[in-house]
Amino acid sequence: MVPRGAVTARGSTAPLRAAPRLLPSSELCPLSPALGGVNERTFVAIKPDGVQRRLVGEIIRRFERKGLQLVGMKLLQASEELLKEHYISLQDRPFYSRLVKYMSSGPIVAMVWQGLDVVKTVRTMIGETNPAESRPGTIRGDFCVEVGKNVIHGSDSVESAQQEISLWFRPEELPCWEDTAARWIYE
Ligand code: DAT
Ligand code: MG
Repeated sequence: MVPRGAVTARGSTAPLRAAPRLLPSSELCPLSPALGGVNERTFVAIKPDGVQRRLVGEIIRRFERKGLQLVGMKLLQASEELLKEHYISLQDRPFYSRLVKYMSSGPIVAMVWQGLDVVKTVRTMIGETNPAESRPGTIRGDFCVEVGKNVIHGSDSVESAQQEISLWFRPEELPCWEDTAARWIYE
């Protein structure tokens, strides 16, 4: 390894930036924590329309203010292959290929949120699949009008959340951090 700032054999100066430090696996949270309780996790993705329409900050703000804990987040343009796998249960539906194309058409923000009953809580905050049936105050109720551009994804069960988290994230992308606000959020 070249020391910081040292001149390499080819005469260039090695970058002064330190490489990102990855946590040793012993410090990572388990990908599949005990079901339920305050350690429940869910997978959320702000879809390409949500990113383009500058809704990322608004959506994160809602989950943060609720008291949920952000344990993973990245901006990425997902491959059709990944999205086909993510939506595999819908493969026989007529809108499947359009859905995969739309979801791969631009960057999305993939996240993992943690908290008590987080799967159900996030689904409630998102609203119904069809924005027209979503109440005002929900994300889909407030920010979109059509089912094919409904801004956000959230896992629909604890089991699918676990599958989706392991499909989208590597363990080292989910740092385990102590939620010091937890005693003001939970009894
Ligand atoms: P949700 O995203 O609320 O979990 P879902 O899992 O049933 O809904 O479907 C996944 C996505 O597929 C949904 O967010 C938008 C799209 N979709 C569902 N039903 C559709 C329909 N009838 N026409 C077009 N797109 C649809
Ligand atoms: Mg779904």
